[in-house]
Amino acid sequence: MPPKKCVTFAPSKLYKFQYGNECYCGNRYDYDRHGLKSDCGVESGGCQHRCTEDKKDEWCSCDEGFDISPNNWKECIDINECAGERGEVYNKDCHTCVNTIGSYTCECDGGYELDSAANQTCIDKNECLGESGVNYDKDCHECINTIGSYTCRCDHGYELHPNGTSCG
Ligand SMILES: [Ca+2]
Ligand SMILES: [Ca+2]
Repeated sequence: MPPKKCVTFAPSKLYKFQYGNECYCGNRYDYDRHGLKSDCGVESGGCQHRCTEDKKDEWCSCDEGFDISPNNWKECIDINECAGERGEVYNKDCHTCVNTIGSYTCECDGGYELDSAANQTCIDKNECLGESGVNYDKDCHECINTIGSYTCRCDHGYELHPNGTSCG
């Protein structure tokens, strides 16, 4: 696969070719001449996360959630997923995106909770599975879960309070 782009790594004038989150230093002669370690066997070639090499070249690549630093092709920097677009870079069901090192998590609006699997989506809280008077109003005769909230079915002779979550 041909490199997507080729940029000069100033000030040493090494060329690097970037493929997504991998960076490829094109010419072993160049970095030997510049005194850089080019062998993955020696301190992982200086790569912060991962080093790969063949007869000619050495690559540094980063773990999921990180990108090669624009200033140093051996360094990995956290991707701020929250700076990207909801539904593309971070989950559309993440109400308030919170960046973390190597990943992200979410803060959820009232009535929702963070999914426990990946901590990256907000899912409806089923208040009715909880305790009367704790998770839903004690004056709610029969709790009915709704997305983002809950409502009540009221005993005969009672009406649903305008707040929708108790019987009066
Ligand atoms: Ca991140
Ligand atoms: Ca609910």
